[in-house]
Amino acid sequence: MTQAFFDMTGLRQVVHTANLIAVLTGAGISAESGVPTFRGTGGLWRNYSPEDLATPEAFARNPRLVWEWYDWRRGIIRQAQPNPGHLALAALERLTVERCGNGGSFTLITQNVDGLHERAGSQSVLKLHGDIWLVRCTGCGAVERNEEVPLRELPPRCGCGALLRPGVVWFGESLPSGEWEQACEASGHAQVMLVVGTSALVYPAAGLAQLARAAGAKLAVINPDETPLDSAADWAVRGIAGEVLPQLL
Ligand code: BJW
Ligand code: ZN
Repeated sequence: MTQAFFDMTGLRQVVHTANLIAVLTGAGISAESGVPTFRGTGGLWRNYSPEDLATPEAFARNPRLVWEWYDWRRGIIRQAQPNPGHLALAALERLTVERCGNGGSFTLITQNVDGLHERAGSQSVLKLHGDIWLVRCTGCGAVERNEEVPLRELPPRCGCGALLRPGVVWFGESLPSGEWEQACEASGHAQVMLVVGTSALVYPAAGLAQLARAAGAKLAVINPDETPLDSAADWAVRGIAGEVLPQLL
């Protein structure tokens, strides 16, 4: 049965005494910055679900449509600022590093491609699903940063003539192996894991919370809505990231 309880004092104490902390974030942490989530209210773009757009098949079928979605999102992200949730996680990392020195670790694992954690000052960020500001050539494989908003050419092309694609991970594609291995390592060793703003429906990212829990970590889920992880969580805090996370400081 789902339990939603809010013993913030207990959670704060755990977070301030643990040496090994992992955090898994999803689109919900950027919602208060004005970046749309993928699922739920306001999560759809022109009535397409992410499963319709974030696939290699969708790109092969209609690269212009997929790029229009990314161009729209890049425009929103360009204007967005880190919110109190992002800032609280960056502050928590600094506090943990100060308190524990080399004996501690704070790993922020994000499914987001918006770069807002880094802009908030987080240092140890593992980006499981890539970066919306990177483009990769479907022909020669070259990867480069592209911050043009809006894009002049839709879909954009590489100097070699082939189509460029966003430097992100779509359904059916593997996650970057280095980031994934480090994420597993941090989750498997964490004493506490915070899971913030994710529907926890997309794997393998969602499985990191189960990995952490099975290895003995305390698990806190911070989300205004119920998630499939709540029943396994020690704390299911029903609230928005920008209000709950600053309370942990
Ligand atoms: C707030 C808030 C506030 C709101 N504060 N909270 C069957 C079972 C298991 C797995 C599979 C399966 N069939 C297929 C798979 C694999 C598939 C998968 O998981 N599918 C499921 C949908 C079923 N996964 C993959 O394919 C992955 N790769 C893989 O498995 O490789 C191995 C493999 C290889 C070959 C063949 C098969 C497998 C890759 C997944 C890539 C996901 N990519 C995307 C797009 C990234 C680029 C981009 O951004 O465009 O990643 S899809 C999209 O979903 C994006 C997100 O990172 C990801 C997760 O979404 P997220 O972040 O959780 O957002 P939402 O919108 O779902 O939730 C927001 C939450 O915030 C909500 O809960 C709100 O309540 C909350 N919220 N406001 C706090 N203010
Ligand atoms: Zn090329």
